[in-house]
Amino acid sequence: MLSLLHGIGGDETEWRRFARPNVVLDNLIADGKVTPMIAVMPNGRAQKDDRPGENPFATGPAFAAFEQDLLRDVIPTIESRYSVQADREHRALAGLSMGGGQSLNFGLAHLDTFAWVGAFSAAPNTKPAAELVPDPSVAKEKLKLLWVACGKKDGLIRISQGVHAYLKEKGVPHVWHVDGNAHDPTEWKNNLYFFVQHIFR
Ligand code: FER
Repeated sequence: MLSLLHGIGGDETEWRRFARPNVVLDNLIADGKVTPMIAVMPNGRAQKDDRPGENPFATGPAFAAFEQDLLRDVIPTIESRYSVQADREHRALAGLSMGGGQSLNFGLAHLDTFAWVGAFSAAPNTKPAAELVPDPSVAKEKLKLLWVACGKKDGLIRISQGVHAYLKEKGVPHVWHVDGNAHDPTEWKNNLYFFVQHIFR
């Protein structure tokens, strides 16, 4: 299963509104370019009122708290109700902006749970790279794919650049996908399209 996480102003409907991941995946599956998978788009704000509200930036802590909800609630629930393989090599975690930061923070901290991690335009909630990957040898051994993407016109690119530089220095294999986009849905839709073609295969 692929868990797909939204941005600061988004919610559980964000990905499907701008990218229609079900259509992207169905077309790629029909072309034999993607391994069939379940894609889950949860609300990534673990707080009683999970709406972005008037000041979405105030909900930052709820994005961090979602780590436990994802691991203890969302993933076990899907795996108990749907026919999916429930091991690390069959779990991917990816997201845009705040969701990209969550994917790096949660995914790299739980390599026994996830083997495929993708961050598109990761936001400042991303932990420092040395905290994300304290033991590069473990990351090298366990990650099947680490995808770090950002557009050159994105004002947050320094976050992704920092992660990339550290991974490169430590020799942790990863895809560093930079293009001409900004902090925008085109960047996220394109990266979803590319990322899913590499996972679970
Ligand atoms: C910030 C700038 C942008 C920040 C978060 C974002 C937590 C998130 C952007 C998005 O999700 O699109 O300083 O701090």
